[in-house]
Amino acid sequence: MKTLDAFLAESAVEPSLNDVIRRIATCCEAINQQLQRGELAGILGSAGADNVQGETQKKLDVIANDMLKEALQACPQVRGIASEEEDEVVAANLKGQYLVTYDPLDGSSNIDINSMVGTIFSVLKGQGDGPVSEQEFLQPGRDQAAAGYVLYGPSTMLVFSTGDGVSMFTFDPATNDWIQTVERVALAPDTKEFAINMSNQRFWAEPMQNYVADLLQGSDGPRGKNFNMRWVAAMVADVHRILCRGGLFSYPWDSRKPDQAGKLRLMYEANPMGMLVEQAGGEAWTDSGRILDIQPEKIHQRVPVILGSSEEVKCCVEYHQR
Ligand code: AFP
Repeated sequence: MKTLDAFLAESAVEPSLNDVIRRIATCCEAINQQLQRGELAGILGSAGADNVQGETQKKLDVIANDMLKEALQACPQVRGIASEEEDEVVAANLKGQYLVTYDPLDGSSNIDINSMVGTIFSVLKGQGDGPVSEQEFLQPGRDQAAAGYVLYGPSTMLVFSTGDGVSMFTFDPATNDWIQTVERVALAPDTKEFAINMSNQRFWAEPMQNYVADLLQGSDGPRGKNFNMRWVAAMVADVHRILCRGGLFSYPWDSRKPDQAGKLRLMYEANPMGMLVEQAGGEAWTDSGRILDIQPEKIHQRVPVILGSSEEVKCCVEYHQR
């Protein structure tokens, strides 16, 4: 049973990158404490403001964002940060080597019903020591130095990759240690489970409608097998389930907002989850190509997402390529 500190000490990764990951983990322990107290800490409900995405912020979105911002600004290795809850990129320590992007509390609509939420992060290499600009963050996901998430569920888990597989750690509240509980995640290539918000079905593009229609026909249709469906409405929880037992996750383009590529954010959700899924042996696509190959154009960019078990993702992508 290896602790996170022992794991990082033994890893071949630069100590500076390990420091960034350790600080994120420590900050997430504090976020976890707030979540555990819930109503008792007076942190549930709306913050009464919208973020730059036009979404209503929860109090915990703001609290978690501020906690991570403070922790990362105090980290000498971090040059700049970008958050789903910040309008613009934020400078940290200009001599730092890394940039961090994060979604401080993914699935925040779950907070008030005491259901699963998470923190997602991505670490990129900084590009110099001048003023930090948005441009510097606009690197394709394949260049991420590390990516991961913390899942606040029945137990609290840290899952991350520095480019050599995916490790899972479980937080032990008795010792305040993160203990490695899965050494190298291997995502099953085939699955009988999918995750998508079915209530949006009539708004999807034709290929996605056709793909899901065939899944729903089960053993009577062209797929020849029955599929199960799950949707937690927190990408962290849905991706975690897929890393554990396989599956396909999608948040596709939707005709209600035709100018918006999708709901999920490239830099805070799709890229880090794409790296984890690929590192575990899965595939991560938009409707037209590999997520990690997208050249970002702006920090809050949105993308359609199809990721998970490799054979199932390939099958879904084929419907789009026909
Ligand atoms: P919030 O963090 O704003 O609740 O959004 C979560 C999320 O971005 C992603 O984690 C979920 O998969 C997706 O939205 C759920 O969206 P729907 O509520 O439209 O199903």
